[in-house]
Amino acid sequence: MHEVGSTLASLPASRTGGLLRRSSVLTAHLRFCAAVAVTRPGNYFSRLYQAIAHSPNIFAPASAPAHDIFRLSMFVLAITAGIFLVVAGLLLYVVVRYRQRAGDDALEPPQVYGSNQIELSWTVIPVLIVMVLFLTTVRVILEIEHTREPANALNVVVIGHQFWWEFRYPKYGIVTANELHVPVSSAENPMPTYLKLLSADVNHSFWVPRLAGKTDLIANRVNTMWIQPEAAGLYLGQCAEYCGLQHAHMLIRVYAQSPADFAKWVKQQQKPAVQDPSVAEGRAIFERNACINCHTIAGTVATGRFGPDLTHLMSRATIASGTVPNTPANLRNWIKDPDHFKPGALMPAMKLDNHDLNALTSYLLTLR
Ligand code: HEC
Ligand SMILES: [Cu+2]
Repeated sequence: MHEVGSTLASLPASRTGGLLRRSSVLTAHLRFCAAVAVTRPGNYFSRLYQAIAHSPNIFAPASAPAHDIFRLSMFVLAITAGIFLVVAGLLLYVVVRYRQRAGDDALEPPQVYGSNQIELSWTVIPVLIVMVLFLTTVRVILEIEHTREPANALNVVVIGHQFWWEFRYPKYGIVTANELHVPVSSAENPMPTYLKLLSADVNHSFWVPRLAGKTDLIANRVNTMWIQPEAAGLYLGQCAEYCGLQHAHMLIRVYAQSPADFAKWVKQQQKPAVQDPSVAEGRAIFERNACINCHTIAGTVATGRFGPDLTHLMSRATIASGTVPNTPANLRNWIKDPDHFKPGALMPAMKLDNHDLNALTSYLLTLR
């Protein structure tokens, strides 16, 4: 911790602001956990469980394809654990049983060549194991891929960009970014979401471990996958294919909502952008800068598609693909210098003066 701290201290402040803040938050959190662990161990474990269940975790499936993958993983883990125990057990037995003892001569023991029984068994048994693993894996892959899309499935087009996610809901005419909203699915009312995966530039990979496996987004190719979350909540994911400098900050947030809440969200997203006369100056600044070439705000001259749609920017909890919370201060700092949070992000610093920056931020803050 101290070493990391001193290395960071020697870097320029603008580069380390976020890191230092995050590492001190981490230290504070660790201290807090340690205190809780000592005083109330039961509490500690329930918190630990909460933290694990809310992390991108392949061991806490909450959606049909993720359950299939989890069962397969446990099966593979059980077989490989069995192999490990047999091999390590035999090795340990041999090492102990045939160790060098006092009085042994230093000669090599007689060597045994060509035992058909032994050679056959260590060929046939592994081949059988590999066959079983292969066939069960293929079965699970086909089962997940060939599930028929029900008529009431929700369709979302996911487009990977360096370094953010575009989500389009063609049926509802909604476009949003980085935070995917889907309905919860139940046995009485199954409502899976089918994702059509595209890429605007390089390859990316959509991975929300609690909901499904990984599927790549490849330029000039259409891939598909589906998710079916069983419980309302936030599911975290991550681009899983190295796509450039800020690949690690290309996070995914999936909000699974009750059908009623989801319908409410759809209604809200379908509204045109708020036109608040009190921030007309900020809007004018937005419209006379290059912002409009890269961003869309429905109902204005801004129709760019290189960056996230900002029509309902303030309905999102985070900006820059889950990198920082969507607060007024972060928003202002982002526009001032995107590299402050995401060095190498493809939005340029627009070199606005403080007055314009404030007016622009006030305008963006009205885009609920
Ligand atoms: C050259 C294209 C380009 C220009 C010009 C541009 N942006 Fe961006 N903007 C982007 C890209 C790309 C992102 C996504 C960055 C990322 O997350 O990696 C982005 C992200 C954003 C975000 C965060 C959105 C979110 O939901 O994460 C805001 C807010 C934003 N831009 C506002 C502006 C404003 C205001 C201007 C004008 C002063 C502007 N942008 C100019 C390309 C651009
Ligand atoms: Cu990516």
